Amino acid sequence: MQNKSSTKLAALLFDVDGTLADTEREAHLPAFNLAFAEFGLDWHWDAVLYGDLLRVTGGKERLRHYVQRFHPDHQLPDDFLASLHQAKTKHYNTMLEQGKIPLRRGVKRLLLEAKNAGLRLAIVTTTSPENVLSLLRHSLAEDAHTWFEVIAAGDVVPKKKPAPDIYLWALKELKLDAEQCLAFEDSENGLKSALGAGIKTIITSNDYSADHDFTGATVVLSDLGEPDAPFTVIAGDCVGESYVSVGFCRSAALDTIAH
Ligand code: XBP
Ligand code: MG
Repeated sequence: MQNKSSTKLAALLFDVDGTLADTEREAHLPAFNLAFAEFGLDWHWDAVLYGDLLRVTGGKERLRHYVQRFHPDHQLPDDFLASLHQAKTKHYNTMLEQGKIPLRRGVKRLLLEAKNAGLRLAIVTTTSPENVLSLLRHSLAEDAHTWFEVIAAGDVVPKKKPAPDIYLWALKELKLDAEQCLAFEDSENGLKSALGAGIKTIITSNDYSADHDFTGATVVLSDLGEPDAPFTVIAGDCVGESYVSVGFCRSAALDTIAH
């Protein structure tokens, strides 16, 4: 890779679920099922159904969609669904507190490298601020919330991903243009949201998003990789690089690395 220095890239913007950690399979899904049992509901979501339901972003929105689709005769008031979602959030946070959810490969290394290189960091996610802070604290570092200048999360915008609103909100808070940023996402909805805001995006896919349409992504990788554990390139040209470093990010922002 040509090592062009650039002042252009100012910030890295990270999605959370599926990007920082495999929270969907390891924590959100079991937390939903624990909440169903707690509320005496005979619902059970398996991994295949959940993969399908993930097309709807946001836990509350996903629950409402599930009821409309699979239990159309159930008249469940909004406050019931809100309580059910609160219970799910409680179970989710208990799992995080137990330190059960590891970050994906390369995440901690890249965050530290970017921070030390003076790049600004932000979180851009559909889940709640509470869930984000808990993951950062228990899976990254006690003070990890201070690493991120902006945490764009949850209901701060009315329209969740794939709408670009949450990324546009983050750009406004950072006072940056889209061209100065690079996003990291794992899903088609996340990619659409970032691209809709005009932000170049690196995808690290996972089991749930392997069949998603990632048209428009700068590159699609198996993970961020480590110096001794290279990523697999799924789509795009990484010009011989084997892990995502700050130099890689600068090249991606300059289109030296491109699809
Ligand atoms: C993540 C989500 C979230 C989680 C559940 O999408 O869709 O809804 O599944 O979180 P993304 P909550 O990674 O694109 O941000 O239950 O807290 O909503
Ligand atoms: Mg995601």
